[in-house]
Amino acid sequence: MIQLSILKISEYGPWTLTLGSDREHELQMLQSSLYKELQKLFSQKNCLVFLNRADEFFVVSNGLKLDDHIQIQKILEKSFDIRLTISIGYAESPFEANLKAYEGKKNEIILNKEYNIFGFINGTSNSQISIMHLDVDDLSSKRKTDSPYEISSTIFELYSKMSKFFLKKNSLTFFMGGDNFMVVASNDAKTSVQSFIDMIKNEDKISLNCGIGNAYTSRESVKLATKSLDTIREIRDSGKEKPDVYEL
Ligand SMILES: Nc1nc2c(ncn2[C@@H]2O[C@H](COP(=O)(O)OP(=O)(O)OP(=O)(O)O)[C@@H](O)[C@H]2O)c(=O)[nH]1
Ligand SMILES: [Mg+2]
Repeated sequence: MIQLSILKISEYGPWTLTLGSDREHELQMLQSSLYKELQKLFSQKNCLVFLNRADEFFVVSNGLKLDDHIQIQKILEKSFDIRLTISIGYAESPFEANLKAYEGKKNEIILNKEYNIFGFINGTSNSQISIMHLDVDDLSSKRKTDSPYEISSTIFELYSKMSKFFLKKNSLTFFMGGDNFMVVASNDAKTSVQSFIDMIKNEDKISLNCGIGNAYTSRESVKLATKSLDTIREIRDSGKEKPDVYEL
């Protein structure tokens, strides 16, 4: 079971217009400080926030109850002019959990009216969450031939392929910055990641490493995924033949 909490700035479009045309810098500062605050508040509750298009945030929130969400909303209300709407859903796969959250908001299934919380909440922490941390092997050497912008273009093409591939496995891919991606993964995604890595090696001549972590909170799963990725690097750097995938 995966529980997802999707946070979106309420009535953001109309609000941005109230700032006039000279607003872009203000919006960028607001979005990044909001992200910083959310990552702080949710990581304190052993969750991780995934940034989705800068004005929307996905939290793998297994174990969090309605009260935890209300508590976070109360803190945000004190620090920001804007308000957030939270849609919560849970299901067997990450993509289905996203659908449930979407359905909960669309059909106005209210969990808490005062704090704009909708959907379906589970709140238990007895299911494992699988996170995959993918990273380009030796991106640094590409910098010798490709300029910064060309590297970005390559990374975004890779993001697009990854998102499409893992969506078919009911899983959600997020870009974490640099050459890093994280997939909130179904079992199907985990068992097919080697075939994705092989496909990218053939089509784009890019080598990927994938660390997988399984745990009962998203922060712990991410920690183990990154530890697995670092283990692949350690094996490689010790001169032994490295695996492409390592799981903890
Ligand atoms: N989000 C995130 N970004 C990271 C992490 N580690 C490194 N980065 C970013 O990724 C960029 C590339 O770094 P690396 O992946 O270590 O460089 P590399 O040459 O590809 O080296 P290997 O991945 O070890 O093969 C860095 O400039 C950072 O921006 C991480 O754990 N999480
Ligand atoms: Mg790398």
